[in-house]
Amino acid sequence: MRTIHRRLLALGLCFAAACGGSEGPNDEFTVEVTPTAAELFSLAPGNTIELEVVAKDGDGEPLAGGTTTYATGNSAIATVSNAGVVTAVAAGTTQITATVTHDGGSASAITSVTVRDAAAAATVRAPGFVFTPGTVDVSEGGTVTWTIESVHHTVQFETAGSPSDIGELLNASESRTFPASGTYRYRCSIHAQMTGIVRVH
Ligand SMILES: [Cu+2]
Repeated sequence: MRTIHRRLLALGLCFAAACGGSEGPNDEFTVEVTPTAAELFSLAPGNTIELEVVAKDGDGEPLAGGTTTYATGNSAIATVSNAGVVTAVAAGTTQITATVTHDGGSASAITSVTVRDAAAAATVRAPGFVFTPGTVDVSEGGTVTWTIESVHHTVQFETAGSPSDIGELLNASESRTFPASGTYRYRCSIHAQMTGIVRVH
């Protein structure tokens, strides 16, 4: 009778201490989420981002196991899936919180998400042998103006559905309208290394 009681007592203690596990509920760990800040457009392209979450133990080593959950501070600005994919909804700023629960403990990290609407117009300059900025963003139906300075350049589109190419310009500007969303690539037909991208949202 006495022996059985002892065994039961030992078994009870074993459960309480989570026998065999080296991690207790009070073991410290930290969570890192990347990126820590993201800028998204309200409409594709560029309206989603996938967060990466790493939990590390007190020695800075990655922690195996654990469960990650995500929460948005404002679902009218951005939502987040169970897999950590953030999708923009409307212009504004909010925070996405990633929480890792591990062996009874939990820790969180935050990503700041800013969502904006693309503008209706953008300008690309070519002061030398580079298009700047290299990527511009406009809303659907928006207009991009290329301002070419003291070197002859062209704008030759490489993506299906692009507007018509722009021939040689010198100290002049010319615009094109983009009716459909998408990512449009172009280059100068004279200087092959000069490339650019128009993203239409
Ligand atoms: Cu050129």
